[in-house]
Amino acid sequence: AQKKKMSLTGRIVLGMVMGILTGFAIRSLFAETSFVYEYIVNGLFNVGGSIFIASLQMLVVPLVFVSLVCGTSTLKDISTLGRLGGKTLAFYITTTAIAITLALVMGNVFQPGAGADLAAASNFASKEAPSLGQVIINMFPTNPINSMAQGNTLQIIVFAILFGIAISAAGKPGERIASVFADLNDVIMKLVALLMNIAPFGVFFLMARLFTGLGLDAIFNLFGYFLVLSCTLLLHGFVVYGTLFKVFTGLSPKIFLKKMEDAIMFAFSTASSNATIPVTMETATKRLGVKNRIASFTVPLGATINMDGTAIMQGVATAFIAQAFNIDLTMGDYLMVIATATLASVGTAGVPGVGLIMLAMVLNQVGLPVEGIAIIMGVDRLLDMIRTAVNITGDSCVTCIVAKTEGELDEECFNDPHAGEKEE
Ligand code: DAS
Repeated sequence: AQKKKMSLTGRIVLGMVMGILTGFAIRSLFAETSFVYEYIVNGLFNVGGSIFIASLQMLVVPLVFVSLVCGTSTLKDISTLGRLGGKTLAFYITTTAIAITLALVMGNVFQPGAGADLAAASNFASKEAPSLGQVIINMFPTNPINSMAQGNTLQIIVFAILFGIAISAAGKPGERIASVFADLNDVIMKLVALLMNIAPFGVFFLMARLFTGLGLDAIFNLFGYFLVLSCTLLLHGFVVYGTLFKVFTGLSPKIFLKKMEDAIMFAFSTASSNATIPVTMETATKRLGVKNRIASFTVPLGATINMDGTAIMQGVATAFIAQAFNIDLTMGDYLMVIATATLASVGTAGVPGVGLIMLAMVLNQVGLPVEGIAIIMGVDRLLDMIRTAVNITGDSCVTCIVAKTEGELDEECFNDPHAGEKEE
């Protein structure tokens, strides 16, 4: 019989492991001035990794627009959309508030910053946190083509929803357009599946490139911060999502997490929720059994406004920096941190390193020295990868909960271990 081809997940894991080992090997065997760094690390690995991420990002705008128009145009009435939107936002805001509260408790219980020796201050530029009014105004596009050109996901979501509603209310012309979008959606999802086949190579290049430059010594002198943050992320990812998933869907959290493994690995290696949207969508609709008209709304929205992992980093980092600078934060300060971090995460897209920019907003808001970011920047890349994986897991968990409570989750597909596996 034909030897069973290794599953895509297996090949991605292999790509990751080989990439990390290659990165360590090159780092220990070659000097940064050698030709290996010049042509292999900054050449092949850099180009390969960048092409992989670009291929994912290329799909985000067309996929978000087409799938959301497709999803909204099949909604029977506006009240469904209102209920769907309200439920989704409620779950997203609640899980983020749980996340940051958990992080502040862990940060204060384990005191990772007590007695930390400060690195040199830096002039990390911080921005003002957007006001709620500003965040809402920014959601409405003045020029949808410009929103797509800039990849402004929230504005694309708003335009797609309005366009989808108009299609469902436009009778015959609407039906013709709806069927065109349904076909377009199938084609784009097929493109996602095709691109996932280059993932093992893309992940290899990203990991190899990262680990040739990542000094693990940075982790050692920030071990306390790294440990508390990664433990809180894992706690939130497994315990909070596992519990919410079980309580609100009655389905097995173990199956959920197992089926999320491809999306989690994409999020970890790209450190970008946005770039992972195509894979999160494919996982939600093809493997978890969520109907497109739910996933097409909750997944892109979640990738932009729901960043629990990032909120956790802000909670632990704020506690760490306050301790490191011997500044006592009052309960009012902590509530301000929760409000600012939740608001900041709504207004920013899921791209690498956005967590640090939001952290600067939060520190500004509570009067903590923004220079404290310089201390934790060294380990932030690796932590960004872990928290991005938590971010998209939260998006998918809420997606399943909303789908289940709307009766739009195909449980047979969910319980089928081979659902959505790549046709060989
Ligand atoms: N990398 C961000 C994301 O894509 C998260 C972060 O920077 O904290 O979700």
